[in-house]
Amino acid sequence: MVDINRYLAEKKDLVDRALQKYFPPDHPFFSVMHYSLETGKRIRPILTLASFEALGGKNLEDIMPVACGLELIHTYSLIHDDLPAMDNDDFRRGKPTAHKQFGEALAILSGDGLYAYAFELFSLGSNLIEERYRVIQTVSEAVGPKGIVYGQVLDMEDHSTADPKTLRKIHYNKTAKFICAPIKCGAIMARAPAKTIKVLERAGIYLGVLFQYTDDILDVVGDKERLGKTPGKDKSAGKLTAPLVYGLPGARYRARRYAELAKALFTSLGDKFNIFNSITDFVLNRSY
Ligand code: GRG
Repeated sequence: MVDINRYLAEKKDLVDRALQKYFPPDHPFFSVMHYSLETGKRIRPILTLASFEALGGKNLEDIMPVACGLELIHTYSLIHDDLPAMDNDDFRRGKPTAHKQFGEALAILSGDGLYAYAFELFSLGSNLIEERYRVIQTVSEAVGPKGIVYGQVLDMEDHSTADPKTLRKIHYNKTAKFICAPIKCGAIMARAPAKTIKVLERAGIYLGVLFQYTDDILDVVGDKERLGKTPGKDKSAGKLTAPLVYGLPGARYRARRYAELAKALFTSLGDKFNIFNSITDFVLNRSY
């Protein structure tokens, strides 16, 4: 039985050390971008490393630029999500948000810089050219207008009714596609067969919806210090969330169901995917 907290801490450490390499401290703007990168859970790059390794990938040099690039894009989405024009948050990852620290213009630019730099990292290296092309295709689709940008547009709309269909659409686009894509990228880089990738795509979406369920639940019951961001914002901003649509017990019940659906699919891929069952349980029970 794997100690999931230890596994996550070890992988986070690997990702953090690789990220340091890509952010030379002597470059003044890299240090601005790095400010927002500090202290995340690194779930997305860890998912990439986990699927790469589960599918026999060995060489970390191949996968680290991809894993780190995904964290850069995620951080970009958080910086822009926190801006006054969007969710207007002043606390993230345990400290003032980028626009509070550096002003709005530099926060926007550091998001832009992280986003573009991610694609530079995806294109690093002279091997696995076709695989890295597929990574770029997968990621750009997940984070562009067919993915999290659209999810964010829906999220910001005025929601006067607690509509489960709209909630599903928001969770699917805003979060699930960009939890699924990192798993798929690890599999692509490990040259996994198409039928395995198909199963992972479905499992990744269930895990991603679960991730947003627990994010919604933690906004109601979570602790500011532990979360590193301000809870209660969804309600005050009139957001459509799982607890709003189903009530807290209903949201918790449905989160457990999504965890079961994800785990059934990971289990179908064999013992090497046990780590994904542990990650799913971590996401279900997380407090941050
Ligand atoms: C960045 C492509 C792009 C577009 C901008 C702002 C925006 C459009 C999209 C925002 C999407 C968004 C913020 C989704 C929320 C996903 C989510 C649950 C974030 C929290 O992730 P954690 O818990 O955070 O992994 P840490 O800090 O641990 O990394």
